[in-house]
Amino acid sequence: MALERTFSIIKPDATRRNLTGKINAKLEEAGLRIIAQKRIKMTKEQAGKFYEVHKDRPFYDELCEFMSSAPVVVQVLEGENAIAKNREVMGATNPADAAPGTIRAEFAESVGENSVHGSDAPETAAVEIAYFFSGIELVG
Ligand code: 3AN
Repeated sequence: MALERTFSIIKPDATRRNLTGKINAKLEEAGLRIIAQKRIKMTKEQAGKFYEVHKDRPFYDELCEFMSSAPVVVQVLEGENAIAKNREVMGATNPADAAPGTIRAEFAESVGENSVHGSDAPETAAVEIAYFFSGIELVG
């Protein structure tokens, strides 16, 4: 398996509780390398465009409100099988279903405020990385 890249967000519920370091320790321990990273505060419109695929879901407005409520850390992770590995370390969307030791099992507050985002496929990873980073910011 070749090196793969995925896109990750540390969400407002986690930045508010000062959990950035603890979350990234789990990602790094799993063998994922943070090759780009920045702390930003999205507008509701920027969050809305990022989550456009969910625009018809009942939680869309609440999700965009939440994602623009406080700073987030956006980052690109690189490693063998990075997309699946990141999602494994994240755990299930609903923290009640997340496996012990995963980020969401340990830190998530609810199905909506669930501490992290991770791309679900190579195509979405490429689009999501390009939404936040230019090529020159992917520094290895
Ligand atoms: P994942 O982030 O695990 O890939 P998705 O893509 O189904 O999950 O959902 C995207 C985001 O939408 C979740 N991370 C979560 O913040 C929010 N979300 C998903 N389901 C719900 C729900 N039932 N109620 C509120 N927010 C939700």
